Amino acid sequence: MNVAVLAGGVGGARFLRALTETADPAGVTAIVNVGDDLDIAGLHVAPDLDTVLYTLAGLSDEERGWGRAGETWNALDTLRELGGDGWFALGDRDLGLHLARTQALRVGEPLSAITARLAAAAGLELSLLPATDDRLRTWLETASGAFEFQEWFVRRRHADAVGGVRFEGADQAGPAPGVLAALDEADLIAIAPSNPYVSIWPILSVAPIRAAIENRRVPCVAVSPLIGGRAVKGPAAEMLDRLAGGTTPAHVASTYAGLIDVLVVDPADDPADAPVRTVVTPTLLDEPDARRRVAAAVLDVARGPVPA
Ligand code: FO1
Repeated sequence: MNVAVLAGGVGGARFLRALTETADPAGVTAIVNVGDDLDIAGLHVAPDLDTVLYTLAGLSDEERGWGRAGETWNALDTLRELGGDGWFALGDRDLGLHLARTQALRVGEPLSAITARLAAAAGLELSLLPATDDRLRTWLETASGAFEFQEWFVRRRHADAVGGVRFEGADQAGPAPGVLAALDEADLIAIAPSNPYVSIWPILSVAPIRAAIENRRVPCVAVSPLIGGRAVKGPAAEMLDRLAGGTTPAHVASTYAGLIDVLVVDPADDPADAPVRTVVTPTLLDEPDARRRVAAAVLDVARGPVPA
């Protein structure tokens, strides 16, 4: 079965691990958020692509949710001692990946081609694609001003309540090679349990990607990122509360209006009033059996009735 997955953040990476443990990874294409990429200390960092790569390669720090296990921080310590820009923590092992990517970008290789090479070198069997090769940056509007994603998320510890999101570069951004083909050839389109506003909306801000999903001929299923109205990690619940008016499955579904046929929700959430069909199953992706159940629930949707 061919599955195209929109993903970002740690929820996206863990969902992709669940799916590739359950379905043939060769049929899975991950279309990943690049709105929280940043250029720092001369390097191009793509946190969501890297979280997927590290998680699927078994290299990730499970506790932290980002970066590599067994990491050391010597380069960062030196950078900070010398007065460099050290607010964004790049570990010694992680730095090797950013060096390889930045070097290749400098000589003109597109991000999608670099990502494919890095994913193959890490032994990944799925297709790992950035949503776009073009510059796309998520900005958060807050009462203290507008901030680029990592400024808001890491430097300001996502303490400023968000009044709105926008995606710089979206007007000019095209889908990366392979993205539209993956959506066109999919038997199922899935949206990972990622933050809708800062992980999935940046992908959907690339107009041809959104149009491809709106015009789909196959089911599209999203997995809610909330359990009992709370996020497993990160600011999704606070953002839904402020921007959608609540944290029920109906509010989650409203962020994907016109794009999804099914929402997978945890038994701790009340699916009443959800504007789409809901499938209720425990959604915590913490251990292998639980992961497999969530992936199976999603894959089952492809076997259900085709949407009108
Ligand atoms: N998150 C933090 O909270 N603090 C950091 O210093 C930090 C560094 C970092 C470096 C590389 C990387 O791939 C991810 C990193 N993250 C860090 C996580 C990242 O900010 C977010 O988890 C994602 O962008 C949200 O999807």
